Amino acid sequence: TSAQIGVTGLAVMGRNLARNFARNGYTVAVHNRTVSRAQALVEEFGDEGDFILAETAKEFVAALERPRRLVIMVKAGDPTDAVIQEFAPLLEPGDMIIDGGNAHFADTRRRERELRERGIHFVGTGISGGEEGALHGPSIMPGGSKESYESLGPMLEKISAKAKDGAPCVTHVGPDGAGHFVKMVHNGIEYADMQLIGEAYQLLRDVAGYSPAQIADIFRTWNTGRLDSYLIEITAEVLSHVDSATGKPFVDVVVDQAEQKGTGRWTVQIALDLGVPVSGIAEAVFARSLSGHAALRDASRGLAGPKPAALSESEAGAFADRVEQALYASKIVSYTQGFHEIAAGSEEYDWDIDLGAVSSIWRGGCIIRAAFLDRIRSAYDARPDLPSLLSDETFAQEIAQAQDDWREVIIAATRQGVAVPGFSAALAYYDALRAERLPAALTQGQRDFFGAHTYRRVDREGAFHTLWGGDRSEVPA
Ligand code: NBP
Repeated sequence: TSAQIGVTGLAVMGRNLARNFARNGYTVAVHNRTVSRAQALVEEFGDEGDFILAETAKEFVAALERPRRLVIMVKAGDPTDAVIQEFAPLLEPGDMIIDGGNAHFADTRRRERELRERGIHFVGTGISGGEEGALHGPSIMPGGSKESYESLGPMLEKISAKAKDGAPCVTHVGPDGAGHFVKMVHNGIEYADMQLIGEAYQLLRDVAGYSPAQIADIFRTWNTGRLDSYLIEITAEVLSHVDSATGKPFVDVVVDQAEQKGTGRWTVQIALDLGVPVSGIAEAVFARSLSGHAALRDASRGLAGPKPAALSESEAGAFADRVEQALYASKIVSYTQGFHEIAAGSEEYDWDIDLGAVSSIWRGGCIIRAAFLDRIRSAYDARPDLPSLLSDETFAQEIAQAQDDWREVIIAATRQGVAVPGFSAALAYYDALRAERLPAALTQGQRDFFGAHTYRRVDREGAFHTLWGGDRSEVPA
């Protein structure tokens, strides 16, 4: 017998993905650099389905039916190139290499180009949902050729998460690096979501005076409404957890320095290159790096802050409701920025990405899965050329209703000296976008003054320069 699919790289993700394929009735060839990992998989889970254990690259390739479908789940970066170099010479035109690791989309574009010359389809695929998702159904974001999706799509649809309406959380995102690009932005949005939730928590704690257990209850309530999402749900779990060693809230015994693996940073780096303002995501990345500067924070603890003024119990309840509004409004802005980046990437690289389809496949399986994504999909369904999520009528109305509370929350945070970079950046983006006039006009004047960079006028076509060092008359540029 031959395998319909093979997985090489059997750490947590690859192992669970291989099991997911097998549980769905596919025969799966399994391979790992260190053979014992492959053996362990077959020993432990061999009864879940049909596995073919391959000890060498040659055995692995020989075990696959043609055209071959070979999934790589190794550490992103050099290991991925090493594995490609090992397998590509053994493959034939028409075969597919599916890279499910967290590759940078630029690497994926390069690999796709190189392999295409040899007739091999390289399918850079974003996979979200962590270990559990890989086993029970992740959200899957494949790039690569249309042809490869025709062969691969039905299998991916089978193993993927399903949204509440039963739709599989996978779509052909677009050519070459489109899938990994969208996965990158997914992670950027995930950073922003987590930062906003963190700020809401800090406000409920420091301004409203609630305990972690009380805040967990507030998040549980929020999770029954429009904020219904995986991240809100697990936030309540984490906040209600008590450390068994000390009896303290778990959140109080964890070192408050957030780590990161890089996809959030990439999202911001690429946004800078594309000229897309993703200020909320950037603040989330910066907030993590700020938290990690222990020495800097130690040196700054004595800096002056405002006098704390605790809220009364009844004020606290009303404040919590306002925080929900602020969180929701800021979340709309994060997604607006993230989808803008996807649209810009799609334009730059000719990917023709369907934004509605992207929101649709994020409804299940992935870390940012949320009821909210249904709303985003409806917005793009109603108007596929929507210039921005904020121009959707429903979102605009919701923000209109939330904005007073949103502003009040940021004022309260500022008065109490609680940092809310995510909430503030989101509001600043909103206010800047809707502004009749921006100080950018002054910026242009300054640039023309010191560098003769020229400016355009509101009342006439063309570029102009003012003779700042002379009689200050205006000349056409
Ligand atoms: P790791 O990222 O920890 O990678 C371990 C695997 O890479 C092992 O199978 C290891 O083989 C193999 N490997 C390495 Br390291 N260097 C190799 C080389 N030069 N040649 C061949 N194999 C090599 O595993 P993971 O956490 O399961 O993640 C796999 C991929 O999925 C990564 O790209 C990750 O970014 C991505 N991802 C992870 C998650 C998550 O939640 N963890 C979610 C979504 C995506 P060995 O056993 O012989 O050392």
